[in-house]
Amino acid sequence: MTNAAAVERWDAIVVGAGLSGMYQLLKLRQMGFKVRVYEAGSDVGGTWYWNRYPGCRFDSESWTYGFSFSEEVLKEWSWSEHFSGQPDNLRYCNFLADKFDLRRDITFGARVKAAAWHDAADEWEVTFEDGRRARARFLITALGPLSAPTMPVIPGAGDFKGESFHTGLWPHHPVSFENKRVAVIGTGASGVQAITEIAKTVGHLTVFQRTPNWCTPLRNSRIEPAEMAAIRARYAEIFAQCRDNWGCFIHTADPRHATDVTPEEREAFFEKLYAMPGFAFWQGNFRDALTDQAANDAMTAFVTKKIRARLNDQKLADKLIPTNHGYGTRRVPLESGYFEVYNQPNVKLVDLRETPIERIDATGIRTSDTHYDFDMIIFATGFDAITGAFDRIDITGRGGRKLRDKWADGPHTYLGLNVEGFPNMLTLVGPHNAATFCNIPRCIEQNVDFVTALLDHMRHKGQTRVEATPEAEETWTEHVYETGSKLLAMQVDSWITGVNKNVAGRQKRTFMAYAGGAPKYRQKCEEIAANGYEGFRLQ
Ligand code: NA7
Repeated sequence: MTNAAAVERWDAIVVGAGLSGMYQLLKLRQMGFKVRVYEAGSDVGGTWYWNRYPGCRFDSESWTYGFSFSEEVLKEWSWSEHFSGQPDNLRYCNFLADKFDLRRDITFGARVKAAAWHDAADEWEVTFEDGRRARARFLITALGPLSAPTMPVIPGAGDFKGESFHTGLWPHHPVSFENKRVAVIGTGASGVQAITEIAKTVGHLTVFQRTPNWCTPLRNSRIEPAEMAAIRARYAEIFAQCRDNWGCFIHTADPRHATDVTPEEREAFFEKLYAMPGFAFWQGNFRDALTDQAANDAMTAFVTKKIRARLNDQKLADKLIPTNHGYGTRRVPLESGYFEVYNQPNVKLVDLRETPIERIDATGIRTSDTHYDFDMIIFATGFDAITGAFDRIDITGRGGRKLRDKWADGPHTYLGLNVEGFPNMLTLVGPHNAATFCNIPRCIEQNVDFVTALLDHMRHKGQTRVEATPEAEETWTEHVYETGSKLLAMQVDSWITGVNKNVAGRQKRTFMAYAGGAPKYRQKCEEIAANGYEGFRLQ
């Protein structure tokens, strides 16, 4: 973008150069489309570009996470850990960008401010923060589900004079914690990873916890070359297993109900899962563990016991053990020595349910009972999830309708891929799409392949406009809520239920994901495509 006056013109604009944007670019380029990716950051990687905080790593097994579409990539790339860390994950994104020469079709440092549909031309016009513009027939959002970081609504949040970082906007330079008094606010998946790593070198660490989360061990380990060769030989089998799995993970739910076995057998099964790496305990548990209260109570009681055994101080354990939700009903942070951090003499937990933060000032944090001085404050306060990144763009559809208004009470979509009133806007890993609960690259591949085939179909038919019918959108949205209603997670405040106390209009529970599972979602998409893209109006 060199000429401020010129409007760049493309067949398709992709917003975001994370994994979904990169793969979409490759597919459309292969189809002969003139496609441009616009990315706010200075390079590729999305989540792995922005989240550089210490301890950031996969919770999915690395060898289930990487893209499966290219035999060459599978052959050439080696993972060095079963749960790879952010630096390697970003190297992987760069490897893909280099291998497929993606950067020549990406404009970096381009943050989209607005996107408006022009009905007469069947085109989207995108406006960037610096005032430049671009136009294309198709607007494909590859924004990522967790890419709009939120700061806490605390008086004086901008007054602190020391170092201060949000985990999701971590600086590119090294950050030292040695001999420093460091505060971390937030104990979600990011906070748990960061706290554990920072505690290894920090002078003194104070964790401000509002809601404790259920955490179970990650059990990461290195992958030696011989093991990587064995993994490589099994890739087809691994991806087939992921494909059949509800969340495209390697861990498949046990076919038994929790009550099908004796208490002793149940305990032994829990022990076995707890000793396994990754999401085994969460995703590989009894089939009713996340839908039946009694089954969930049993797994919750087991994890409670495990946490207690790891803490020296049982009063501290009372604070770190969640009491307002069962295990697995919010996103489970996986940990590598998290609870042991609180046994360190230089780590303090402040329970904000007892002593809330009153304000942040130039030197630290004031709670209802004392003032803490800090050299550094880290905000691990999460994201305006799933729809937040859309809300930060002023998106105007047909007849001047704003996407923000349409989604004010929660998302309405068709397949989580298109919105009635917003023709030719395709929302990769969007709300009400199976991708939210998914080992995400597995679902990215499905989403991108679907969108690519749709655009190819339209090109062959000479069609220039695709839009969900109101009926198809309503039926899908009802289906999303109906499948979601079976989950205990629907009864809990979390980013999955769209609650974020730091964002106006996000206080009421909705539902952001699709709980029918990736296989069912894929089947549905395939049926729709086979029926000539049923539910979409193609013109
Ligand atoms: P999360 O999971 O949304 O966690 C954010 C944390 O920050 C959570 O513990 C919040 O407590 C806490 N928070 C937010 N605002 C405040 C204020 N004002 N005061 C105190 N504490 C606050 O985000 P993450 O980045 O950890 O993880 C996001 C996802 O990334 C994760 O699930 C993975 O899928 C990857 P609360 O629970 O709201 O009481």
